[in-house]
Amino acid sequence: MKILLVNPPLSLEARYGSKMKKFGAISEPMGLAYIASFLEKKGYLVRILDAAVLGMSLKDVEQFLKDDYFDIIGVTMLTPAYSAALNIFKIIKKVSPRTVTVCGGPHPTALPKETLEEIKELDIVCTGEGEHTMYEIVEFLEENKDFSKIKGIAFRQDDKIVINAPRLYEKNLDNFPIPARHLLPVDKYSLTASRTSGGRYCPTVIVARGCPFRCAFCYRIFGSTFRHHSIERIIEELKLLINKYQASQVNLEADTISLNKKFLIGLCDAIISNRINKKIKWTCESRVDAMDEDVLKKMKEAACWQISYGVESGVQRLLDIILKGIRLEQIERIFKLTKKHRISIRSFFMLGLPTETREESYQTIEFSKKLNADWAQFTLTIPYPGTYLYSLVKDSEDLKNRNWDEYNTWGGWKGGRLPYVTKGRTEEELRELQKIAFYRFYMRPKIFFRFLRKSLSSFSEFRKILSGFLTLLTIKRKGRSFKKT
Ligand code: B12
Ligand code: SF4
Repeated sequence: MKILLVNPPLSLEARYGSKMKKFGAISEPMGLAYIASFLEKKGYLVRILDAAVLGMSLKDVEQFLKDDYFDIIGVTMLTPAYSAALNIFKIIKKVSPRTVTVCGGPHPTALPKETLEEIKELDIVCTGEGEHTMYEIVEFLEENKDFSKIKGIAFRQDDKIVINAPRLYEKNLDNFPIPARHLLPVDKYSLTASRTSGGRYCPTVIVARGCPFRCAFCYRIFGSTFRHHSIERIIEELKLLINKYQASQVNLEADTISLNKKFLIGLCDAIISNRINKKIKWTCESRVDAMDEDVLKKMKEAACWQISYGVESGVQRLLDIILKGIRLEQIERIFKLTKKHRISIRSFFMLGLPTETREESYQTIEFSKKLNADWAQFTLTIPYPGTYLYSLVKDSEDLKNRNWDEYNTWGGWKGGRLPYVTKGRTEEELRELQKIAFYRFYMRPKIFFRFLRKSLSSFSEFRKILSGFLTLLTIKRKGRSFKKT
């Protein structure tokens, strides 16, 4: 049984627009790497084609498929990669009609029926966690059984679409082997400039899955229970990255790494006792209400150099509407503490939240400046399928279209139509606002000199930062847009 897993070709330009593409992240498709290593453990031969990072055109992918036959091809799909994935399925069935096609990832998980209805060349949708499900699909195909017994799939039966019972999440993440990076072109990946220091490969290590919070804009594909890998297993993966890939920085990925403080402190202790903190420095993401001074101190000691916090808004009313569950005072306090321990901060903000007024958008921008994080990222609000926000707006006129390719949070830089515009605002205004937010945050003397100081040690860093400032300078100062009201 020959198996191929594909990350569809979506270029950095399509994701971030021509001006921002050089700052965009192109990281490993960890879902595919996890599924591949699980299948390898079961004795199957698997290949991964990351058409995105290889910059392949559809013609290239077609040629690749003509050169080799696969019995089953699985494609991963985030919402804005909809057309890119759809085109892959069309090519597969054109080149090799007998190949069984499977699609997984957040978009088909949220909309399994619609995805199968719309993509005629797709045979099976995998919903949720894919390791066990893909293995069972492969096994069932080999033994020619029917699919009705596989949990976590949707498939075609005659003219109907059948949705099977969901699959429960794996309780022990260590049952999934270390992701198959050996099947990926690892030297081609790069995280955003804000996340890495130096241009070297910065692998992502998934330490946990699942999140119990309920932010309205977020799609929790791994459910609400926080499940983490064992500390031993994470240490083993870090050692592998140091020894085999000469990694000197990693991103420890979990929706909220500090949710289980005992686990995080234990992980930091193990990093320190194994002297990994002398060889590798790391970044992570967390929430301000899941952080405290003891943890920050320990993280610093274990070589954490940056934390990304989702702030979302500088307006308490809006934080409450999106069910963020945090208070502005908490944000300010934890930002101060994080800085006290000399950990750099990346802060995420959303613009155009439901009912947000122009005045409130500017309050958010001002709040970002007041917090004075090292980096700030401002994205436009998009109701992704499967989120609470989507269920609220899907039948309202605020949702402008279901053209999934436009479901991208960088509309201001990228252009195109915005799928969601809250009442009283316009597409043009929101697009302009995204650029203004970046401009106002970064174009301040203290930020400029801070970056200059940091980048003096490395010419490539200096070039990257200079190019960032030059990009911001190209924003036209359209009079009206730069006024607050
Ligand atoms: C790291 C990350 C990124 C990285 C890398 C993305 C990548 N290469 O996968 C970057 C920063 C580039 C990124 C960008 C974006 N991201 Co992002 N990202 C994440 C994050 C935090 C982790 C992804 C990850 O590695 N997960 C771990 C792996 C193991 O899980 P997985 O990839 O989902 O795969 C599992 C299952 O989905 C399934 N599966 C997946 N593919 C397949 C295929 C087959 C055949 C099968 C059987 C199963 C299967 O099985 C896998 C193993 O269990 C998630 C949040 C999260 N917790 O997942 C958001 C998330 C995936 N991102 C999201 C979004 C919205 C985006 C953007 C659209 C934002 C934007 N800029 O507009 C872009 C889109 C980029 C693109 N390529 O199109 C949403 C997705 C919503 C949606 N409906 O698509 C998520 C879920 C965040 C959220 N909580 O809402 N992202
Ligand atoms: S945004 Fe973060 S904290 Fe909120 S539900 Fe999503 S993963 Fe959890």
